[in-house]
Amino acid sequence: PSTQRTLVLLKPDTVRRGLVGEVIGRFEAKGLSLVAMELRTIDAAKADEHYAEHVERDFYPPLRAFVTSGPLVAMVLEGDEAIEVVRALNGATDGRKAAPGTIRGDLSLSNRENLVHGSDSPESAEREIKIWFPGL
Ligand code: YYY
Ligand code: MG
Repeated sequence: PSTQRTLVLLKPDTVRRGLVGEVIGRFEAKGLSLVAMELRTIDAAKADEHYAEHVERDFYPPLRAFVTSGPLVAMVLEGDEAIEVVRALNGATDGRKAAPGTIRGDLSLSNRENLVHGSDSPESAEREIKIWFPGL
């Protein structure tokens, strides 16, 4: 087994809707371990750093407004193949199209307010964990 760490965000919609426990519960039930976790409200600069690959996209200004709109929960999860496992639990980006059984598929009806972020590769996980939890 190859143990990985991945950066997960429970975005401000998760906190506002009172779904933090529900979403963390799914990761815990799957068997992933919490390595770090913090409630945080980020500014635009932090959003730009996290979403560096998207800052020039048309959808980015409203995405930035959304992710800075209130507290979110940042965490590092660890487990066997954790990066791919979290992406599978999260489901497709667009909550309207995400499969039932996934977090987005069960709980989101939006392509922007889709509750969760998970690193998409080992390189992204390393970069993002450094941004959010530089002490790890
Ligand atoms: O990795 P993932 O979160 O599934 O999707 P990305 O393609 O990396 O996009 C990041 C983030 O941007 C997505 O979770 C929602 C938002 N977004 C959007 O608001 N509008 C789009 N057309 C595409 C993505
Ligand atoms: Mg992504």
